Amino acid sequence: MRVKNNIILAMDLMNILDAYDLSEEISNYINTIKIGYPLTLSEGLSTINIFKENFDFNVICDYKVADIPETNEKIADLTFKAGADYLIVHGFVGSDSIIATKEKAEEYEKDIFLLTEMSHPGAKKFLQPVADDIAKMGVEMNIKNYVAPSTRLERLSQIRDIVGKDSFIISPGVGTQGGDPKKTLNYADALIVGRSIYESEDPETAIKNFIF
Ligand code: BMP
Repeated sequence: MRVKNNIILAMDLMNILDAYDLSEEISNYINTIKIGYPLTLSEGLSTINIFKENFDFNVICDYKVADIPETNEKIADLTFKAGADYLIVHGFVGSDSIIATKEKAEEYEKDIFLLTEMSHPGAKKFLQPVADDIAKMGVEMNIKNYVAPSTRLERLSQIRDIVGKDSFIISPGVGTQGGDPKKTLNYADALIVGRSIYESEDPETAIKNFIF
């Protein structure tokens, strides 16, 4: 995947009109967005195609899929059928659940991102102790795409070492959550940025702060 300016906009808005306006404002600077539950539960899966048809964005669906294989497969099928290019899947549920989404992605000639450690403080308690093992499992499963935190650069760096330089890491937590975007790009291939852009009075100027 080629992510323009190494920025993925987290489109966590609650209605499609706002999301559309924002897309128009910044579409010169980005080619990839991430949509999650806020927009999908507000407006439905059909939003995916609105971004694809009008802006030609790559759309990463961040549904943090974390269920048994049979349910994961259904979620993946609905998401890729709706036009998603990528689906973010939790790693802690284990390889069988992940394989179910990966195989479904392959049917659509799409792919998944494996979520390792999360960026918020609470992730230290349960997720951090197993995050290296999740990344190692991903490598064994031949997964190429990962999500890892910008808020703990030493952890991001360790996860990069595990998944190798040829893997693709996208990293949330810059800006509002405190992560340093420039330092993050020493280890990650692209930044995931939400509020620092969509809550700004001037998103176009805000996005330029993340372009190096
Ligand atoms: P913001 O820049 O507003 O903090 O947004 C970050 C985005 O990345 C949100 O959509 C959030 O759900 C997501 N995210 C995260 O912040 N940390 C993670 O570990 C994984 C995420 O997907």
